[in-house]
Formats: sequence, structure tokens, C-alpha cells
Amino acid sequence: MKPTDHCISEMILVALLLYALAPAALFAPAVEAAVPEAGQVAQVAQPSQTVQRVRIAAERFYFTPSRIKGTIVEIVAESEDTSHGFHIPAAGIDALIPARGKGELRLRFEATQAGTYIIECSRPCGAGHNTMRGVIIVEE
Ligand SMILES: [Cu+2]
Repeated sequence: MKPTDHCISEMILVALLLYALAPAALFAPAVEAAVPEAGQVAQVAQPSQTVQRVRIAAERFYFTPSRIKGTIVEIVAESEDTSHGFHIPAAGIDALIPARGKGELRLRFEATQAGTYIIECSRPCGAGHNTMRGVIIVEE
């Protein structure tokens, strides 16, 4: 046996030992991250079908963020002051965002076509109520 042969067989042995002793996680496929957690909706392959999850703060007279992108959007909205409305006329959605400390609104927006969907406050909340707006932008 030549010295190099000896070296190579030793290296193979070391590699096998490392493989056997290493935690299984090191060799587990990275696919696990793509598995939806409980309660999460499985995503369809097309990027336009990706589920966006957005937390919105409503406060006289703003939605923050007020500009949201996505075809399917899971919204959790909470008020920082009085109750507000969450109205998307083009999607037939009109829901109440309870006053601060009284809970949150959860809803799912699912666009059937691309476009800009206006969000407006639908509960009179003060002098700037009519300017309390936002948009959901749905790209093709
Ligand atoms: Cu309002």
C-alpha cells in the first residue's frame, strides 16, 4: 500500500465517522421551512397567490401601513384610539375595528382580479374621517 492510499482511506474513515456522529439536523433537507404551520394556508406555486400577513394599526386618521401589496392578504387590524371601520367597497368587505383594548379585527382579503382596492374607514371617527384611507395593490 502506497502512503497516499493509506491517507485516502484514513480520510474516508474520518468522513464516515463525522457523518455518523453529526446531528441529523445537519443533513436534514431544508424543505421543512416550506411546510405550513398549523392554521396557515398552504401557498400555491404562483407568486401572485402568496399569502401576505399584515398587521394594521388604525388611528385617527390613518391606517398604518396604508399601502399593502398582495392578492391574498390576511389582515389583523387594531385600533390605537376609537373604533374604526375597515371598508373595501370593491371587495364587499365592511368590518369593525374595535376601539383600543377591545380586541382586533381579523379578516382575509382575496382578490379575484388585479387592480387597486381602496380601503376606507366606515365608522365616523372624527374630523378627518373622510380622509382615512388605504389601498391594497393587486398585481397580475
Ligand atoms: Cu373613521
